Order: sequence, then C-alpha cells, then structure tokens
Amino acid sequence: MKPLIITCAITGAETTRERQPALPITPSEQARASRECLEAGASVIHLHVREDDGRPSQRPERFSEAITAIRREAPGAIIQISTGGAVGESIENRALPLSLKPEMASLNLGTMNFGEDIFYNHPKDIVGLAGKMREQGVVPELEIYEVGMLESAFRLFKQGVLQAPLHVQFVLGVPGGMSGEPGNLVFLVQRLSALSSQAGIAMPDWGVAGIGRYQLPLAVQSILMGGHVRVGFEDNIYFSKGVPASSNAQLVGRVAEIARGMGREVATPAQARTVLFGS
Ligand code: KMH
Ligand code: ZN
Repeated sequence: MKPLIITCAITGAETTRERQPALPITPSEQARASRECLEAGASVIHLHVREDDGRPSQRPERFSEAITAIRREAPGAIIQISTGGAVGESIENRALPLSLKPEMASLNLGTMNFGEDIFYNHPKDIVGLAGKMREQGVVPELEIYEVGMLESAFRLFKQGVLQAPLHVQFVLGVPGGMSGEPGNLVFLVQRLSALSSQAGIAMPDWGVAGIGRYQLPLAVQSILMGGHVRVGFEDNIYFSKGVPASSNAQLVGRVAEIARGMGREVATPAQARTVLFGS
C-alpha cells in the first residue's frame, strides 16, 4: 500500500472558538498549528482563513499572509486552499485565492443541503473553478459528499474539464450528504474503481474526511482499505465523546499512531508530493 497521506483541515469556515478554544484563527496561529500537525504526521494542510474576529474570509491578502506564515514555520507542508469557503460566500470570492497559485485547492462537485444551509455549486461554477485551477497550475482535490458527485466528476473528466490523475476526497457525515457508515465508503470506493475502469484510467488515490463522530472510524477504515485520511477541527472538534481535542495535532497524531500500529507507513511531505504530483 502507498504511504498514508494525512491531511489536516485545521480551521474550516464554520467551527467557532466558543465550541473549540484551540481553533487556529490568525496566520501565526495557523502556522503553529500546521507545524505541529506536520510534526505529528500530516503532510497536507487544507486551509480556510479567518479575519482576526473569527469571520470566515476568502480575501487573497489574508490567504497570502497565512500561506507565508505556514511556509516559514512548516516549510514542507502541501497547502491546499479552500474554494468552498463558507456557506453563502459568492463564487467570485471563492475563486480569488487561486491567484496565489497554491499547490492544491478543493473543488466541490455539487450543490447540497449542508446542515441547515444550502451549499451552492452550480455546474457552470464548478467548470469555471476547474478552469481557473488549470490556468494557474493548481491541482484540484475533488470533494465528494455523495455518489452523484462522483459520477459528475467522471462526466467532467470525459468532457476534458478535469484531468487524470484525479484526487478524490470523500467527505462523509455532513447532514444532507452521505453518512459515514462503513458500507457507504465501501460502495463509493467500488464506484470509483468501476468508473475509473470505464474511463480507462488508473484507480485514483482517494481519501476520506469523516464529519463529527465519523472521523475516527472512517480514518481506521481508510487506513485498512488503502485510502488516505483527513482530520482536523473543520470536520470534528472532539478527541472522544464529549471530550474536545486539545489541538489539531492531537487528532493527526492519533491517526499516525494507529496507521503505524497497523503496519501502514505515514507519508512525509516529500512522499506525499510523489503520490499526489509524481514529483
Ligand atoms: N465550508 C463548507 C461549506 C471546501 O473547503 O472546499 C465547504 C467546505 C469545502 O469547507
Ligand atoms: Zn474546507
């Protein structure tokens, strides 16, 4: 099996300091959290930014400050910026940080209910974001919340909007998307395999981000199934039932330890770059 790539979604757009006191908000807090995550076994940082008062932001200047701080303190990190932003953010603003040419960016493949909100991803906007990523040399990570979005991704691949190798992240457990029950991940991976064969491409690397209580069981399942893992305060603020995690790195460290205990090597940032970009 390939070494395990651990992504940490350190901040997100919805988690608050009130609910998770260790949430990194400022660029220097995000840089420190990223360093700790890399030391604990992560290689990719999924990045949202906030203004100083905690409001979610897509301002490129703020992304630039955060990226500069992270590069200084955690130089190996693969930085993946969010083009999802916060629910309700305009598509124009969501695209803005792509101008910074990060190594990777998230690309959300469909509209869905998102808890009590609606997360809008119009087909033309998905195509538009994918085109901007291509222009800027940014590698998309495909955020898949249910099986229809996976099928949409392959439609876009056939149309030439997306290129191989595809990088798939199953995000399971959002109320409105597929839950994180074990059978759902098995089904999605089987569909990914079948769709890849039909499209004549190698099985893409894939990972899973479990929301809330699904984070740990899906991580373990993914380690076993040969996938990669995302953890972090964007998706889950608890270490165990009712016990908040002390840091993002604590969540990363637990997954790294479980993986090593199960005989799966944890990727360094250099190894993760080889798996993701072939370089
Ligand atoms: N904040 C969510 C509505 C992404 O980063 O691309 C969307 C999200 C996905 O976080
Ligand atoms: Zn995100």
